[in-house]
Amino acid sequence: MERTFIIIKPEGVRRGLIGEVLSRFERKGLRIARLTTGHIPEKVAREHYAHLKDKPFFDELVEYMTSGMVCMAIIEGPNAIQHVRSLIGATNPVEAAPGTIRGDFATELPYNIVHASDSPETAIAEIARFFGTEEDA
Ligand code: IDP
Ligand code: MG
Repeated sequence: MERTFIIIKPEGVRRGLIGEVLSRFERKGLRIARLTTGHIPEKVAREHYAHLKDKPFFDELVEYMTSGMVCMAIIEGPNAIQHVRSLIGATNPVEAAPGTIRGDFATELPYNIVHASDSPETAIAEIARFFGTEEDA
């Protein structure tokens, strides 16, 4: 059993896609272990994307992620990290295959509907950042 962390980004929430996105994870056979909505403080967004801080799009990305309500969840199941990354599709909506969340609902960066942890280490760190330590979760 593995846990991963996802964020339905502000335009996903604005467009009413919370149910659509979560149902794709559930249909796959994964479980929603924790679920919440809220606004990401700018400081937390900067920390969450710290590995991209030297990219030219960093400020735009932080502004976007803090521009409205998001939905955050812990998704649980066998190989959850890789399954969720496959279900969301490639980072750039132009490259994301139809059938994936980004391939079906997004058109251009940085607007790609959903974030998901990309490794066991980032999953643990992101769950702790947004939900507290795993023991509390
Ligand atoms: P990921 O979300 O698929 O893990 P990352 O490379 O970690 O992709 O990038 C984080 C987020 O930054 C992306 O989901 C997207 O919203 C944004 N982003 C990535 N590359 C670009 C770009 O070239 N221009 C604008 N935004 C970008
Ligand atoms: Mg990433």
